[in-house]
Amino acid sequence: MKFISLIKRSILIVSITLIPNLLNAADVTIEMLNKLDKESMVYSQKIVKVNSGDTVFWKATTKGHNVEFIKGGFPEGVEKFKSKMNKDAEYKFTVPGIYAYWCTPHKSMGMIGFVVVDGDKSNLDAIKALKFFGKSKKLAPDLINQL
Ligand SMILES: [Cu+2]
Repeated sequence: MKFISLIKRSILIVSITLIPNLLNAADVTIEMLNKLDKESMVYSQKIVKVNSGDTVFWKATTKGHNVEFIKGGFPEGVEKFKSKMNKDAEYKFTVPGIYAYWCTPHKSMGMIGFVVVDGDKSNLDAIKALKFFGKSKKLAPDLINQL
């Protein structure tokens, strides 16, 4: 009997310690990929919409990618962000607005993405004014229209 109650208590303690970790887990996961259907060098989701306080997790499913916020492509007061190559990355969004990012080595190959926080599009003009390169330049206007 005593042993059972010990097990019960252990389960309770484990649950209490694990639940906050689960709550802190990434709210959105985006994979960084060499290939997705007919596209190459892509984020599995090009646009995600989150709430402030949410964490986006970029999984390095295939190597050779990263996440770099584009200069001028995120709300004022936000620090620049550039993740390490080949590594999973995560970022907790706390300031509302649009965030534009690209993969540093593939920024001209269409590997771009956007995060909209709290549905706030007050920096849309700045996003529209961003300079994209190569294939990304072709993709960006359509994506920006979908924000
Ligand atoms: Cu890449």
